[in-house]
Amino acid sequence: MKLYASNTSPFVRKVRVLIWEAGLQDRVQQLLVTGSPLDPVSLPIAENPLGKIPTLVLEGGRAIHDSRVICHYLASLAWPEAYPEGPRLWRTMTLEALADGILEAALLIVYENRLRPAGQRSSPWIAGQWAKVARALDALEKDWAGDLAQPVCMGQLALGVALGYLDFRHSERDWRAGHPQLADWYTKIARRPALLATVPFDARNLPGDHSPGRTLLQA
Ligand SMILES: N[C@@H](CCC(=O)N[C@@H](CS)C(=O)NCC(=O)O)C(=O)O
Repeated sequence: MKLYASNTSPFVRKVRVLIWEAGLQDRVQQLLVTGSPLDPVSLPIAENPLGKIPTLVLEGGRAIHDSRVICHYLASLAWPEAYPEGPRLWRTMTLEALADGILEAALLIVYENRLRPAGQRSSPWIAGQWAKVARALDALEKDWAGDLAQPVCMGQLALGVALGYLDFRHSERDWRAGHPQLADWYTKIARRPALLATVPFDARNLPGDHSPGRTLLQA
């Protein structure tokens, strides 16, 4: 299988974490691409008309997307417990959806700040996106501790990726303030080998990488 990926995309990171946890490293070849809604550059538009990553090309040649579909598919191959059966399934999938919602809002803020000219940026719109993140963090602190303490499955892994993305792109907002239980939980999950092995990094921090457009467009 072939995964269209980048080293900064948090949605790709979800899939990378699942691959690691499921022991599928040898079955998935990763192809690094770049692009944005303004310019798809090398994003897989032929395989995914939305031009988004992650996109996974299966062994027969058909492609599947998005991260939730890919994670579910890969889990079905090698780690079914990632989506536990019974009533926990709906909590797991809701937690993953909540984590994805945090990511969507956080990514939209990044795009707004990077891709729009300064005069066209909307502060109220950015504030509205961050309000979604803040409400989700409050709900996680208040209502989700029991679920976070369950055996690790895709819900907690997706949340670990989402909180890691807030550190990566929005560290100045200090998501830990007012969320001590969540911060404590994150410290522990961030030590899992799958999360350690997939920490995002910017090409601009790598000596010798001067590919044009790369730093500007990465999520
Ligand atoms: N809902 C999608 C979101 C994927 C997504 O937004 N990926 C970003 C990179 S983090 C992307 O491909 N952006 C390019 C674009 O939107 O054109 C998923 O879960 O996979």
